[in-house]
Amino acid sequence: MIIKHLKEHFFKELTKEEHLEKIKEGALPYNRLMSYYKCAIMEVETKFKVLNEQFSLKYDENPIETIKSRLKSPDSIMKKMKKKGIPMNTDAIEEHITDIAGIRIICSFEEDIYKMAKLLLQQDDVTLIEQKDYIASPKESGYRSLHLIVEVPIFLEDEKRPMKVEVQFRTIAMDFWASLEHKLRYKKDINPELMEQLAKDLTECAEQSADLDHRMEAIRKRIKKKK
Ligand code: 0O2
Repeated sequence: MIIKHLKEHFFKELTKEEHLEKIKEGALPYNRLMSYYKCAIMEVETKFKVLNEQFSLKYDENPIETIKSRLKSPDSIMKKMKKKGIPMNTDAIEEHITDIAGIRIICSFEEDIYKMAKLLLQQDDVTLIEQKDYIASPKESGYRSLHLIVEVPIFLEDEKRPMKVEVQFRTIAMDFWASLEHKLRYKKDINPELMEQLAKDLTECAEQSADLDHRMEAIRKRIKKKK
């Protein structure tokens, strides 16, 4: 009798409307959280736009070439949760996945990357959670970039909420390499032997591109000295 009651309660056939209602109930907290991340992206983007504007006025320089931002797709979030064994709820997503809000700052020169990162971190509403310097220590693939996970407040109607944002700083050359390597890495029909050769070639390209970055930076320094 009890089992029959439980079955009726939990496994009863849902009507189409009930089903949709259940999906909406589950989607609401997720959509709300994603909207908070969108606000956090706007906050951090504005900080960089302000810095670039100030540099343009004060020094006639634009250290930032481009700002790109993205919200991690539900599919990528799910994959990462499965990989890390994180339970499927919004609190766990917020606690364990730190790159849902992602901003990429493309700078002209390596020197500008560290300058921009320092200026961001010295703002009193920005807290550094984690820093990975793949410029000082490139990844085995050749990948170079400075990654910061920062926490910034967003101001809602009745609440101030800290949100995590991942900021990736790259030069144009670093971004060029990473974008192409990312595209090539997802070609699935390549045999392992060829893949190994290609990985070596790609690492070599990364080194050449880093060399180019350093030469351009040296030229810039010579021009500055002449002023
Ligand atoms: P997407 O699509 O870019 O968002 P974690 O994120 O902390 O769980 P991990 O591996 O410690 O995992 O993070 P890491 O290496 O600090 O940064 C991961 C992100 O850096 C990647 O995001 C890429 O954007 C970039 N990245 C890292 N290594 C490489 C590389 O070898 N080549 C390229 N092209 N990009 C790289 P995701 O998560 O892959 O996804």
